[in-house]
Amino acid sequence: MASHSVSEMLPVSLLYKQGELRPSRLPPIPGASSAHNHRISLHRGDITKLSVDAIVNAANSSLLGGGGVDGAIHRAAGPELRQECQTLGGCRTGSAKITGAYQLPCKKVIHAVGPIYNQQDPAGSEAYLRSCYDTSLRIAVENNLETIAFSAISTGVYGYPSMDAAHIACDTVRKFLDSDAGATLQTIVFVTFERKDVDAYRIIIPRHFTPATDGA
Ligand code: AR6
Repeated sequence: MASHSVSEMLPVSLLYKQGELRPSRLPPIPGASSAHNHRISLHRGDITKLSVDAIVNAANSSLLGGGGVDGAIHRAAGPELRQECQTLGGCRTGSAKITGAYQLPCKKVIHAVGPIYNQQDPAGSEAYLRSCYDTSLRIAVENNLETIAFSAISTGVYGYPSMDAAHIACDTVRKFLDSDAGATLQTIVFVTFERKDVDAYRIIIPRHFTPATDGA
């Protein structure tokens, strides 16, 4: 099946102009702005079809594959991906490691290990999830990668509530783009798959990436 290039993924600025995203009625989150609306995209579909510089996998600490998006990425990349992952010695929760992409249309895969959501310790889960996004962004910059697509880490079998996870994803990405470290990143794509995550991002994105005065 055909892959999708970055130019086919609409930035938040255009989604506002086309009325596909609406301003939030809730108060904006402190630090929210429209400064990055041309660099943030929202895409619903299979992340394995995206021809971006890097896709971010929702892996487990073995890095040896599994179900969900991890399974889809390993299937589409082919067996060489698992062979490379076997050399990495696993990965701690909240961290990430980079590999080649083999048969995938992207250039690299960043494997992030999200937390299993802990209802007894939501702050601990949040710290791990923030660290996944932050580490993945740093790895992308270190490897001169400019376009990066995130799966909705931990919102599947790891049980992270979609609204909370979308808030952490948007907050961490916005802060990174606000910092000098984010200057070289051109496009960050939030990839959603299930309805619950599509809905969550439509609500959460406008609270962090607010429409500009010209509506974009
Ligand atoms: N493209 C984009 N997103 C997808 C795709 C896809 N092809 N398939 C699923 N999703 P999950 P987790 C979404 O369960 O919660 C694995 O077994 C899905 O709708 O894949 O971090 C690993 O090996 C959800 O929003 O990852 C770990 O053991 C998101 O991807 C464990 O699951 C993440 O769901 C990790 O659990």
